[in-house]
Amino acid sequence: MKPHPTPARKRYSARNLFAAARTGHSDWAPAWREAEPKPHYDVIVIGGGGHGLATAYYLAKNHGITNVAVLEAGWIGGGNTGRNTTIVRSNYLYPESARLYDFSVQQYEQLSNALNFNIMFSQRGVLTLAHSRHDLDAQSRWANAMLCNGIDAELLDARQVQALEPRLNFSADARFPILGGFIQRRGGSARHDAVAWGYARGASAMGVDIVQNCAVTGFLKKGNTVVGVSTKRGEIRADKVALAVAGHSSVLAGLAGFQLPVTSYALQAMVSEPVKPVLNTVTLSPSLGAYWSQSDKGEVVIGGALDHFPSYAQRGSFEVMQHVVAASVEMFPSLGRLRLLRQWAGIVDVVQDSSPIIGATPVPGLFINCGWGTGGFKAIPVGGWTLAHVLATGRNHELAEPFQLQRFHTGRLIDEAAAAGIAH
Ligand code: FAD
Ligand code: PYC
Repeated sequence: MKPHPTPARKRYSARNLFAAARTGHSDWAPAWREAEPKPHYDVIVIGGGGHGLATAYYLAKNHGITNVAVLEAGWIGGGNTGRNTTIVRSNYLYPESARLYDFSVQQYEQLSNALNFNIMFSQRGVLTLAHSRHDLDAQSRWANAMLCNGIDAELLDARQVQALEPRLNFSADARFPILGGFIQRRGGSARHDAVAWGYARGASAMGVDIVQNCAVTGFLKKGNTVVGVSTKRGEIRADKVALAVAGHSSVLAGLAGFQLPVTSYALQAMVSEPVKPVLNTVTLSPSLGAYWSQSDKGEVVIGGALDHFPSYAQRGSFEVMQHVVAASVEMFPSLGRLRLLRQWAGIVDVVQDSSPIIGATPVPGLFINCGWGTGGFKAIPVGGWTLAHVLATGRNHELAEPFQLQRFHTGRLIDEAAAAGIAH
C-alpha cells in the first residue's frame, strides 16, 4: 500500500480531505484502544456515556483500579452525552445540590488540563430570564439561595439583560416582556463529544477496557449478589458492577430485579444553520420552556421541554418542537430568518424530586448512577467521581450521601424541579 503522506508534506485541500476520509486515517493514532472483553474484571461499568466513562477514569486515576471495563451497547457518547445542549451551571437551590453541581463546575474548569484534551469549556454565563413580577421574586430567592451556598449569582434589571443579549425582544408590544433576570457568570457550555472522548482516552491510557457494541442483556448472580453480566458478546464476570445507562436505568434495574422511581421521556433539541456570533450567553426562559446558545461552529442551539408522555423513542414530538420554535421567534425575532439544520432527541430518566441517585442498589454487588433527567451533562465529572468512590471504597462520597435511593423511603427528597433549566 502506498504510504500516507505526512501532515508536513500534505496539502489539505477539500479534495484530499475527502480522499483521506475514504481511505481511512492511516497516520492518525486512535484516542483509545478498542478492547476485546476479558472473562473477569474488578469492576464493570455498564454504559459508555460521560458518566460511565468518567467513572472508569476516576476508578483508575483516584483509586488505582484499572482492571475495569466500560460496556457500551452502541458507540461511546452516542446516548444523551452526544445529544445534549451542553449547558454547565451550578445554580441549584438546595445546599446538597449546590455542593454537588459546583464541584462538577470546578472540575470542568480544569478538565481540559486534567485530560490533556480540549473540551472547549466556555464560561460565557448562563442567563435566566424573568417575564413577570413573580418570575423576578422567584429568581431573587433563587439567586439569594445560591449566594448563601457560596455560588456566584447576579440579579439583573431589564437594561442589563439587554446589554448582554441585545437581540432579545425588548419591544413595547412583546408578548413575553423581559423584566430582568439573573446570571451565573461561571456557567456556560462545553463540547459534549470531547468530554466523552477525553475521559475515554484518559481511562484507556490507564488500562481500562472500552468495549463498544456490547449490550448487557442480563445479570449473573450468586444468590442475590451480582457477580457479572451477560452480554451480546458472552458472559463477563466482575467483583462489582455499576449502571450508568441514562434513558434505560429502569430497564436494567428490572433485569437486575429491583425497581427505580424513574420515568423516561424524550427530550429534544435542534440547531440552525451556522452564522456569525449572534448570542453572547446561554439564555434560558424557564417560564416559556425554551433556551438558546450558539455553538463555536456558529449554529444556534435551541431546546425546550420534555415531551409530555413517557417514551423510549429517540425522537421528539412535533408539538414541543412547534412550541419551542414559536418561543424562539418571539424572544429573538431575528432568528426567524434562520433555517433549522437538525432536530433530534434523547431519552432522559426523570426522578420525582428531579435529583440524581448515586450509590448502592438493593442488589448486593450492583451500584447505580441515574436520574439526572434533563441536566446530567454538567454533572459528568461529579457523577463519575462519586460513583468511582463508592465502588472503590464501599462508602458513599460525602457529596453523594444525600442522593441515595434510600431517600424515597426516608422522605428526605431534594426537590430541584424549579432549578432545572428545563423543568422536569
Ligand atoms: P448517556 O450519555 O445516555 O449514556 C448512557 C449509555 O448507556 C448510552 O450510550 C447507551 O447506549 C448505554 N446503554 C444503555 N443500555 C445499555 C445496555 N443494556 N448495555 C450497555 N450499554 C447500554 N444536561 C445538562 O447538564 N445540560 C444540558 O444542556 C442538557 N441538555 C440536554 C438536551 C437534550 C436534548 C438531552 C436529551 C439531554 C440533555 N441533558 C443536559 C441531559 C444530559 O444529556 C444527560 O443527563 C447526560 O448526558 C447523561 O449522561 P450519561 O452518561 O448518564 O448517559
Ligand atoms: O441542565 O441546564 C440544564 C438544561 C437546560 C436545558 C436542558 N438541560
